[in-house]
Amino acid sequence: MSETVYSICGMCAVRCPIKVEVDDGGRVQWIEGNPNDPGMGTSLCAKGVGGKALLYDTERPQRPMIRTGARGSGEWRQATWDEALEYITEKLKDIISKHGAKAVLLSDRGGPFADIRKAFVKAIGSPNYCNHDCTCGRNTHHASKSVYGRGRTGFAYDFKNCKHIVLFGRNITESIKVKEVRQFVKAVKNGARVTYIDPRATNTTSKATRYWQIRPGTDYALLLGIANCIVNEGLYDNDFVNKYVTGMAEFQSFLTPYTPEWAEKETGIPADEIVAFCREVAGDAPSVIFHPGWMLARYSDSFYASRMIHIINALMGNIEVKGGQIYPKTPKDAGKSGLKSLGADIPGVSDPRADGCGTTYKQFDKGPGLLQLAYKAIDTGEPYPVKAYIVCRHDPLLSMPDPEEQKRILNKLDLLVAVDVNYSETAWFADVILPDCTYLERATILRTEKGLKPGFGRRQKAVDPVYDTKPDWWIWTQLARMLGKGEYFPYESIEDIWNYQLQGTGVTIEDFEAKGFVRLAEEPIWYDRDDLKFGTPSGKIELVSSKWEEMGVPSFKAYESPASPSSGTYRLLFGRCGYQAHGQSHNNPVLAELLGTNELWINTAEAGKLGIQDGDMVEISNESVTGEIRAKVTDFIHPEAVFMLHGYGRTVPVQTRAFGKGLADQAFERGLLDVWDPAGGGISLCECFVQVKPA
Ligand SMILES: Nc1nc2c(c(=O)[nH]1)N[C@H]1C(S)=C(S)[C@@H](COP(=O)(O)OP(=O)(O)OC[C@H]3O[C@@H](n4cnc5c(=O)[nH]c(N)nc54)[C@H](O)[C@@H]3O)O[C@H]1N2
Ligand SMILES: Nc1nc2c(c(=O)[nH]1)N[C@H]1C(S)=C(S)[C@@H](COP(=O)(O)OP(=O)(O)OC[C@H]3O[C@@H](n4cnc5c(=O)[nH]c(N)nc54)[C@H](O)[C@@H]3O)O[C@H]1N2
Ligand code: SF4
Ligand SMILES: [Mo]
Repeated sequence: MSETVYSICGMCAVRCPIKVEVDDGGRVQWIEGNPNDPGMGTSLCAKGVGGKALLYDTERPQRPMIRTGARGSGEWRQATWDEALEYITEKLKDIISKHGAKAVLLSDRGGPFADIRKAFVKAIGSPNYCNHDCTCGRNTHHASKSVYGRGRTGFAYDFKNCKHIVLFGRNITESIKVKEVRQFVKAVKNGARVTYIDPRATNTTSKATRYWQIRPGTDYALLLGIANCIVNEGLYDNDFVNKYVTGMAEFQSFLTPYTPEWAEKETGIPADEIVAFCREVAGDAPSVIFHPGWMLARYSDSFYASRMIHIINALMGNIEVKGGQIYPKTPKDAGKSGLKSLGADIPGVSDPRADGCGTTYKQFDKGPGLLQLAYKAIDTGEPYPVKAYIVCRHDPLLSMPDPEEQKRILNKLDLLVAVDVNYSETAWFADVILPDCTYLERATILRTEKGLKPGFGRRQKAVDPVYDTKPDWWIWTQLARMLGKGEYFPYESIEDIWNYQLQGTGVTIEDFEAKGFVRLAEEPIWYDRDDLKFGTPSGKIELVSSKWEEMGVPSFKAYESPASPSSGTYRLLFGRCGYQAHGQSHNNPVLAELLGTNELWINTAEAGKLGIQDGDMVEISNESVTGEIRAKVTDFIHPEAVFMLHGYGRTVPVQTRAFGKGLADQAFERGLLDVWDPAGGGISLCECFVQVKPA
């Protein structure tokens, strides 16, 4: 008999609700969006459709593997689960006895399912849990905290009812969150204006009413020009600002030199267009959204650029209003208890973090820390030695810059373990690979779903594991027990875990059966807009951030113009397409066929100067790293930049569909492990220049 399973997609970190149809033989037949969730409907993106191909892929790890040759040599022996876990336990015990538990680092993708891995790290007594966010949204996150006292997930965006959506390199139609795209498309159909700002014209440009091909790295200048015009022309929401915002006088005086005419010189965007935009957007307020994106694409001043976006949103008075920024409500807002954290009953760890977050860098969140600074500790042994590193659902050799330098550092470890569903770049370099079940073969811990109607969501196992793989909750439980910390992982089944999480919520496992999720409120919950609270020390929206100022980080930074590359040299930009999730699906049997390789976008006039024609092979280089790639010659990219899709140029030979196809952007990002925004913590991945010439 066929079966319907409501679950949660795992083909990217967005984790959309899905419905899986399983046939009589226990095979997945069909996956679509979970129609019980009206925001989702049956929609699924191309990557989500590729889930079935991942499940039955023969080129993924099928059993545990222990390295026999040098790191990265690709020489392995197959192992049983007992053997592999025993091997890891022995090494960990030895490391812990010599250096203490703080010598163990774990990094993962973060997100709602990370709670169990945080609990594992806490249980063994280490403070060193990190996630990927130093390469993604850290600058935006810290910018948001500095202004509102709440992080980057502290706001949701009501695109559907928005009148004007302003996107700084937020390629919303290709870098996909399914529910968000659906809302965005509805807004466009309803006549919403879209202003899209990117040195490269993407698919999102085709939905925009205004496109500005900005000079790369100058968003901060544009935002200063916009803020200057809004403040000087009095285009902001006076009542809202008087009630909730502090520091307006300092802000206004800081803005004085940054006129739209000044911004034009930096950005290439005409001053009269900036002024017209400001007047138009003020007319649409408060139903306007300036989306803070992901670091405006990762520059050394992205914290300040992002701060300016958060400030402009506040000036628009667009908080907790239809068509603007909305507070995602929690179970507590619905008068209910939230899920119990799996670490709740585990004693806290008093050692400081190896990356200095929360101590040396008081302004940076301790939670996920900053992985590039944990690398520093591995490299130098300061503030103390870090000797074991477990990566789970994270591929640093692909997602952190400069794999060559990373390998030098990782070689100082006594143990490197990868828990993955693929032979990732990092797994191939590890000492042990523990193959996780794919998301279709395993259940995960429950998650909280914040929103106007908060609730809980559940990923269920749809089919039995195809190979000898184990669900990650089982892996952490076993390892904790073998390390003598079994009292904190007393679970025999995923149901035991769910029951622990659900304590005190009034919700039972059975409540998830009907729809796959549980909503805790019948009607949308809105806060009283006359009584908004902010998490800053003053309880207000702080244009002058007391927390950052205390750490000697100024709230307003004078603009510095980015270096213009010399002739034949270009800033290397990167991004995603709708068919791939970072680098994790490039060997997927179906998705690899959709887009097998990447190419280098280069501006038509620049290509002309170098004698490069569309389709020619070109050589690009940075220091010792060189490679050849096909050129895409186009007017749709700024003359100072070249662009390639991320995730290509793979080095793992057993991934035959992806191996050696195209080039890897991260390989050209030489030296960038040490280049990060000191105010926001994010790595400046876009501060990378390459030389281009005909091959
Ligand atoms: N140069 C450059 N660097 C970048 C980027 C870029 O575009 N260019 N993008 C940046 C951004 S925005 C981000 S978010 C990061 C992302 O960086 P990562 O978080 O490292 O990337 P992901 O592709 O999400 O997945 C990491 C790993 O998870 C594995 N995985 C997938 N599903 C599962 C599962 O169910 N279980 C387990 N155990 N593993 C699984 C995948 O096989 C993959 O190896 O990279 C950042 N770094
Ligand atoms: N299909 C798909 N969807 C995804 C993901 C995926 O891997 N695949 N990943 C998810 C994740 S983790 C993330 S973080 C998001 C990322 O979502 P986005 O940040 O929207 O996506 P990117 O593709 O990284 O797009 C970055 C854009 O920034 C532009 N850019 C570069 N420099 C500048 C600049 O100086 N100024 C401006 N204004 N723009 C600039 C680039 O040209 C590029 O088009 O997507 C999410 N959705
Ligand atoms: S955006 Fe696509 S791949 Fe990512 S979770 Fe949603 S359906 Fe799956
Ligand atoms: Mo990201």
